[in-house]
Amino acid sequence: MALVEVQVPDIGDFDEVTVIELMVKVGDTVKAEQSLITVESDKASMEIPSSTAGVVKEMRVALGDKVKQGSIVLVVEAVGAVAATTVAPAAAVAASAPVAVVPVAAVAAAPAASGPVQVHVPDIGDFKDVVVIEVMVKPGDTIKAEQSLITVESDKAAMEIPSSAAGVLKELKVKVGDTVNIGDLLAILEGTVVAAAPAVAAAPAAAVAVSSAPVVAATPVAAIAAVAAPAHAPGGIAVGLPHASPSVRKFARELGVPLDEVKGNGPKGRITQDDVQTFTKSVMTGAAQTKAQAAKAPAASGGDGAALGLIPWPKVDFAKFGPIERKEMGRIKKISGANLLRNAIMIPAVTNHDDADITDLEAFRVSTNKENEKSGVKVTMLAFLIKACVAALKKYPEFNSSLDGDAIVYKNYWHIGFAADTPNGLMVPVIRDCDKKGVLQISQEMGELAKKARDGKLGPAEMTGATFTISSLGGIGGKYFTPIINAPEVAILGVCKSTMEPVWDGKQFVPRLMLPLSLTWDHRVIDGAAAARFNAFLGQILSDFRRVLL
Ligand code: CAO
Repeated sequence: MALVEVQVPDIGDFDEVTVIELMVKVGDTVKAEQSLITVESDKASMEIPSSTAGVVKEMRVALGDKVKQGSIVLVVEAVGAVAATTVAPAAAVAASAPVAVVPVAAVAAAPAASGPVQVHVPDIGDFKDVVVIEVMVKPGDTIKAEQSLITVESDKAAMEIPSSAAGVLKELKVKVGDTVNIGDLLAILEGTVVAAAPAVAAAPAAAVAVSSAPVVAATPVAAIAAVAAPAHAPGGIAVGLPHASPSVRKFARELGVPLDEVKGNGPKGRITQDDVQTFTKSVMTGAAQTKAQAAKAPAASGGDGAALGLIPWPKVDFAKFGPIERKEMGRIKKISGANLLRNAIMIPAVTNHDDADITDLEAFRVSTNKENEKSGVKVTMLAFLIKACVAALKKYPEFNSSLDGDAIVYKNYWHIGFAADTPNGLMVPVIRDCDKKGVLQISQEMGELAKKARDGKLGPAEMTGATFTISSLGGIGGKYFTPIINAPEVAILGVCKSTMEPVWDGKQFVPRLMLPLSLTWDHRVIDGAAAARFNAFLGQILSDFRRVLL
């Protein structure tokens, strides 16, 4: 078996390029023409193929190395006929069909013209059926000569196709996903059009998108890859495209991964195959959403309901019926609206209504506040409710759980969220470890968090991690309502304004202060009987708070 040093072949007019990806490792069996490494200049990324088949014995380059034509990439123990020569540089393949040079005069001499001008796909070597992966212009755009019109991609290289002339784009003949070949009509320009003159005299054939440029005979893979970006195209393939090698792009395309949404963790933010895999995993596990998925998800207003198979939202010209004023929703309203809608639609929620006798508790609260007047901390009914709920949550742990696929996650901590009405919309600050805190401390923290919420100063940590939420409208009014569960929690308690009511004590009607409770629960996790027991237990605690100690 002969050892073959595989070299960097002719890579056009690039002096030095950086190795940005190693696609094989020692011990791998490689086929002839299989891509070995990806290199990148400031204009193009290109894969360097193997000149021979065999087993990789030694890597001679590392990530970040600079290489040029003739640099040894790796050593292969060759198999078959290719191994006949001890050194078979890939460059030799490239050299057998040199990259063509288009003389400046050939295009510079092209006359200015007016009227429609056709722009065709220039010579792109021996690549056939390259896919249009990006369209960078639209009809009506004023196009400069040599401005990139589209990006095409083969499995080895990505390249921008520039316009051969200047003018106004009248018609675009291709769209993303189309396959194109040399000579295909790309666009029609009109107005004053001037044929392009390449900025670089020795520009490779494909780099000069002048349809009249001479066509080069079959050019090897590496040579084509080297002309991936036109020498005169400012910015090269990086313009408007995610920073990734062609093979990573191909991989992403096969998986349907939108590369522009993937965060690159490679050198200079380049997207690697690992990044694509990590992104795919996070989407599949539901930890992330693609923009397309998010767009399909119902918006705060309900979107158009198409994702749910609903008929479109009624479009009404309200101004026809009277004067109107239109105001865009604020950010918080939009976010909470979208969350509420999802929770309302996705959770099979049921609400139980009940009343709790808080006559004694309210009397205790009022007297406590009188005693504590000087301390500045006002004990609120909501603070008592939080303590009572923690006791009920401990007795009925399914109310302090979350659904995770087919599993129920029971939480051994009791962080309680409370709905706060703010000028910007509804917010839910969270009081942590309510089981460990007294009513006074909870009242104090609630006051501080409610103020922060109203001032728009709540941090994300102060709004996350709740295991159960209370929404109190007690200070405002109402009798009962049906609160929406704050997913991934499984229950929420709505509280309305307490009123004095005649209550039968077995012998007579007596005036009692009754607090209306509305408990909404997720029927996937909680049964109706458990919900009724939870409310009944809560009522018992609130009517005699000493039970909290039991
Ligand atoms: N029944 C009767 N009166 C009540 C009561 C109840 N259940 N709860 C509170 N009150 C009274 C209090 O006694 C107090 O009266 P005084 O001023 O005479 O003492 C007054 O209402 C204000 O109460 P508070 O200052 O203690 O506030 P709170 O604890 O009721 O609420 C907070 C605090 C932040 C929850 C509240 O300001 C808030 O934002 N509530 C709205 C929540 C909301 O929007 N929920 C709906 C979500 S779904 O859209």
